[in-house]
Amino acid sequence: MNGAEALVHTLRKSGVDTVFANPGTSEMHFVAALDRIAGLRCVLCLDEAVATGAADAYYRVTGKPAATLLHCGPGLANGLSNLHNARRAQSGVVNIVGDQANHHRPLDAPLTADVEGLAAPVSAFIRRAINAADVGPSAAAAIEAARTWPGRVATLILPADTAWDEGGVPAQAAAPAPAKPVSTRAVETAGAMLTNGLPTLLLVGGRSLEEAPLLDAWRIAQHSGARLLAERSTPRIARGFGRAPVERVPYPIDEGLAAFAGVKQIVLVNTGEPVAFFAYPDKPGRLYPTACQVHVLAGPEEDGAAALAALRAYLDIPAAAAPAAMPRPALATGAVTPEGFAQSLAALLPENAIIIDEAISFGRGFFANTHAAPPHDWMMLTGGAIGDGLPMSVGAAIAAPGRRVVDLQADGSAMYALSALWTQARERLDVTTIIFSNRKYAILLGELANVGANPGRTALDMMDLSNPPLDWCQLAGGMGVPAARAASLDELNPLLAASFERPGPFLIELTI
Ligand SMILES: Cc1ncc(C[n+]2csc(CCOP(=O)(O)OP(=O)(O)O)c2C)c(N)n1
Repeated sequence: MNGAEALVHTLRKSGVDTVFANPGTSEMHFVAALDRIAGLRCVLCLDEAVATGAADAYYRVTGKPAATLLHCGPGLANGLSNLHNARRAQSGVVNIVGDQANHHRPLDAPLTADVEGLAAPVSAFIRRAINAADVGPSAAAAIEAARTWPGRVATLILPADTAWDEGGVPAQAAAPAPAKPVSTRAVETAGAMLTNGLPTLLLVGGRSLEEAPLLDAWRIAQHSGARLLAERSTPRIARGFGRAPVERVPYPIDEGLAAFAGVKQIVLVNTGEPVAFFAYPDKPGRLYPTACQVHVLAGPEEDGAAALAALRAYLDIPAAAAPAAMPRPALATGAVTPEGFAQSLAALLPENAIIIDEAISFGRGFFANTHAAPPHDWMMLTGGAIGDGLPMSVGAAIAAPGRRVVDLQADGSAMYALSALWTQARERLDVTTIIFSNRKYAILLGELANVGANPGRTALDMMDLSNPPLDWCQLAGGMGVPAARAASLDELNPLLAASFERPGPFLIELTI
């Protein structure tokens, strides 16, 4: 058995059965091993940012890591922005990065690079296999690191000779340890804050955005009169009928500050303190008032779900209360507006859909009008590094066959990792991509004013995508994804409905 075969056996024995790959010469023995050992689904991605974004979404949906296969330092570098997003989402990812053979490295051949240096900012774990016998145990250690609650990015570097040499030994990753419990004292302090009569805000994020903990948070808020908010960028939040109707911390700085105005106490569950996305001249960095008391009920790595259940029990709140049923809306018609779009989406959304939200400026208000829809999950861009939506659609669809993935996608952000459409077509993934085509970087026009910069011709040109105009139907068609254009909600509705009915990918260019 060579090192590459030991790696494949180790992945399989440890429950890692999906690889998002963009291979090169140093990974040839790994891909060859896949032919000899069954049980691993290997998905070709035409850019490493697609592979890493897909692996992030795969973890968010399944709670188990996928592997990426990346070629040397430059291949890893191409995938870094979406590994940054994965790190922010606390997703478990096992990067397998091929590298020059040990004896070839000193010759400084062209692809020789500082792989550890490139991996460091996004990786909680980095290991370079020493020889073929070391590949299995090192891979098991990487998988254990990736599965550390709530999830981490781990990078395993495999010099080519460690893959082709004989002497491979498969290993098996240990079962993941459960989340750290919070102290009774943390629960009692939160309980005291929620009953002392002061204006209090319960801010929930991370794994506590799943159905059960979010319902507990909602029950606690209903009972105590506290306000409930979800963090600004949700890795995955349970929404729709029967789930807690929750709004998020708004992105625009003034709306963000307004959300916390008058709040005297904040209880944090699986999220950090609320801060502005960027600094702005003469605006505070923290969104909450200076005198506000902040209590961490559960830190990002602690068991927020158990903490919320314990807090609900401590406050003697029954677990039965559920949000009132809302009527499903009718289709919206007429001109395209964010509210109208969201209403039509809620009217048509299939049960158990997965929404990927990289809608940027057009999507800020989608939550209000999409709650009255069948149960669904909503996954957002967590690290602000745009270009994650299309890759995430691939990972989510591979992770959840039978569930419709709906990618709400701003056009500028879509251009970063366009080739994900090709993988959607090749794998026949059930993904509906809706491109919000405004042919500009609209958000940056607002930011220009917010930071107090004076727009001149050049600055405005840097935010304009209309020359030449992007033609999304041609772009999608060129990669095997059927597509159509809509310029009104009346044109959108039948396209959306048809796409939800038919298997495979479909793209709608929606002129906004
Ligand atoms: C990796 C990365 N590069 C650049 C940026 C800066 N940036 C933020 S938003 C944006 C443009 C977004 O445009 P689009 O996706 O079309 O959305 P719109 O603003 O039109 O809603 C850019 C370039 C970023 N956040 N991340």
